[in-house]
Amino acid sequence: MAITLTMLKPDAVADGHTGKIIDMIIQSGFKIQAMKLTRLSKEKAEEFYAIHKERSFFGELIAFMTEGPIVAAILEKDNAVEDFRKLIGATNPEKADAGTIRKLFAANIERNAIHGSDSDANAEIEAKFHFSGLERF
Ligand code: 3AN
Repeated sequence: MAITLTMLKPDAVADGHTGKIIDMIIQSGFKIQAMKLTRLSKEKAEEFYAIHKERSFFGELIAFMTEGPIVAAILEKDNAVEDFRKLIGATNPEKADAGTIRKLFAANIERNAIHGSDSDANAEIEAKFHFSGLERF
């Protein structure tokens, strides 16, 4: 079965949206294979977002992603990556479809509430970044 890796970002957790977002994910047919409340160190955030290292927003992105706890989870479903990106909506919440998680809970393109993997290969890499085999069910 396919998987995707999500992070409920510091804005969503601090604003008390964790329960509502997890409920939307479950109601959309995703099975939770692993889940934890955790906080990224600067080093771990820089590793996770290494692909964006040269982008102008990198410093702000790292500051944001380390400002408070996140909820990381591995989600299982047929076509998980694509279906989850539909559920979360466009990176920029202004462009996200009505009813998507980012439309409902994100403030702007940077503080955009939630992460979803962009490919099956990255989902596996990101799942192993956050979880050991013993934490996956
Ligand atoms: P997505 O999360 O939709 O896959 P990415 O991977 O392009 O989007 O971007 C990763 C994160 O970097 C986004 N979730 C957002 O927090 C931040 N980000 C992306 N593009 C911008 C931008 N133009 N300005 C500020 N932050 C951005």
